[in-house]
Amino acid sequence: MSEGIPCLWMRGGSSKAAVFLAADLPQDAEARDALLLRIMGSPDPRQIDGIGGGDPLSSKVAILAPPSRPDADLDYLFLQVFVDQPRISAAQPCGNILAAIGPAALERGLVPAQRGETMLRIHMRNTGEIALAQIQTPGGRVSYTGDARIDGVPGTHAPVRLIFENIAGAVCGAVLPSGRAVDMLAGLECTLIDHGMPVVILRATDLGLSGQESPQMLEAMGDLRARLEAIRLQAGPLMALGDVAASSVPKMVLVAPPSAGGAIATRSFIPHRVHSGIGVLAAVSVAAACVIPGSAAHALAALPSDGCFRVEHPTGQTEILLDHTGADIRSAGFLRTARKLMDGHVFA
Ligand code: NQM
Repeated sequence: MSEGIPCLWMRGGSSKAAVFLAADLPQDAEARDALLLRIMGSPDPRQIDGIGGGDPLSSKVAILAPPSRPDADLDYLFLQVFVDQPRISAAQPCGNILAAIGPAALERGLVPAQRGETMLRIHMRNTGEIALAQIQTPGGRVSYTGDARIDGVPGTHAPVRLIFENIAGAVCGAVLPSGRAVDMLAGLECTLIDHGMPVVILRATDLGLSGQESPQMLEAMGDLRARLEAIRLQAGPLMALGDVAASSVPKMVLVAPPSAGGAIATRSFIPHRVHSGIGVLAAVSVAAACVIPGSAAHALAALPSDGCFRVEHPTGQTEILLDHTGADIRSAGFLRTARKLMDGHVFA
């Protein structure tokens, strides 16, 4: 590996990832993960000896490969590299990094570009679902510039539209894996839901919070974090995830009435650090909970009439489009942007 490994460093939505071709990495998962830990610099809170950014949102890896099924254009495996633990998890998907997958696959020549726009069917290996991605390719080349703006990312960029037709229960096998809209865990009403991302939803007020606290304030509340982790450990088996002590899912999301004209306000623990915004698939799960009567989110939500759920978070809003009738959701979509930051070789 002394000549280095080809690597694209990409922003996808409000996260960043090192993107590799599967053919450039060891095929054995253990050897691959050991290599990726060295590349990212984990375990170390600063990831000083690697390219990771010392934050879960910039300690991500995506691995691309030719499609392993006939209805897809390419395969995408997402890996969360823990910052301060020697651990890599494929247990969760990542909708933010998904935005960078189409552009990266086009950059690498894994799929051909059309003139104008390129539609790609991306097989998300973590869940087995297909995402439809619309990439701007004027003149047959990826364009990263444009007028689209997403909260949490400065400036404007080319839009990447993502649509999912079948992500209900993507990880847990059912939208409400416990079979109930609400469960009592540690004396609190919790909605255990998976509409793309396994999430435990709790009302902020039930924890004595307003739901408008800053991520820094929430991270400083040791008792709160311990309480949420105890609930998360109970939720794991109920969500068919088993023992989740070492897993990055389920995420924990505190909800409150919207305060900025959106559908609902959120603060997300992913699962131990507090997100500066919210993961997009987590936001899809929250939006789905808003339309389920009896859920911890339903009574707090201001349901939009046009299916555009603006999920409020600490740095703005994430727009989720749900095509639904009541609690019956036919498809979910969102707009993200992506950017190629670096194309080169990384050394382990
Ligand atoms: O929920 C962070 C992110 C994510 C995941 C996390 C994500 C999603 O913001 O789809 O995008 O929840 O760990 O990248």
